[in-house]
Amino acid sequence: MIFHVLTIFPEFFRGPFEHGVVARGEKSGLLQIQIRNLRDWTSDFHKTVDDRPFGGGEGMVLKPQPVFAAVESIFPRRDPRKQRVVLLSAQGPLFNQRTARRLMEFEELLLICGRYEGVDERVSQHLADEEISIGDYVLSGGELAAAVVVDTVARLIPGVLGNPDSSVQESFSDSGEEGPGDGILDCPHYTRPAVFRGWSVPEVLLGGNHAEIRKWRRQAALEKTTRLRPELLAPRASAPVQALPDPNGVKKG
Ligand code: 9D3
Repeated sequence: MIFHVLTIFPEFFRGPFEHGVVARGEKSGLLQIQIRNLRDWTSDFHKTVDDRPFGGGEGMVLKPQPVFAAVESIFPRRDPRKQRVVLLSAQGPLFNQRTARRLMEFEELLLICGRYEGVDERVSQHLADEEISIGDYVLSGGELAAAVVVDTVARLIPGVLGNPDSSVQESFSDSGEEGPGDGILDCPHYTRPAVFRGWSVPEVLLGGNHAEIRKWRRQAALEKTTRLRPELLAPRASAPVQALPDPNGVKKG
């Protein structure tokens, strides 16, 4: 799979993609990352990528011309079955594991990183196949979001994690089933020592009863999901209340 990333900060990606899963995938030839500098497609002496917003207002807007020129030169003949152009912006539908699985089906992804106050709307309307946000918080641009999307999609590519099946077993998993959510949280994990600062590892994990261990893990994962991410179990339920004191004043054993 080829990931093209269109950005005005190509140096931003030196770090994140030179380590871990993405670097390994690239070394084993399972994926390829191409960082493209948006300024290479400007047509004026000063390599201008932004301009003032029509109608007035704060900040600058990414001009459409360099973005269209870049996408059209990276994908000269677009094939919507094999290629996907994604605009990273704070306005898009939220990225999740299901989105990652869907994007993994394409041969090439082109991620456009927004900057400044925003990107000229005609990029979203007439150039990008879809728009994606990674969460309801304000970033300074699409670069961090693009890194998140690349990492998440890359690790789904068979063989990238080592064991071709290991992404299926995964923690925040995505059961792969139809449904509103993306599965439930992973169970809690413990390692040595069995007692750390007086806090003990659950007894069942220290024994060798694997049926009991499986049962405990399922139960603990459900409890943790109910406590921290209730909306994963019942998507219309209220937000987590972890930070609030228990109204009954009874501390959980
Ligand atoms: C007052 C409105 N602006 C906030 C100062 C809107 C705004 C403009 C530009 C908000 C964010 C950005 C830059 N962010 C992105 O390009 C971005 C983003 C994000 O901010 N949050 C989550 N996902 C993404 S993907 C790209």
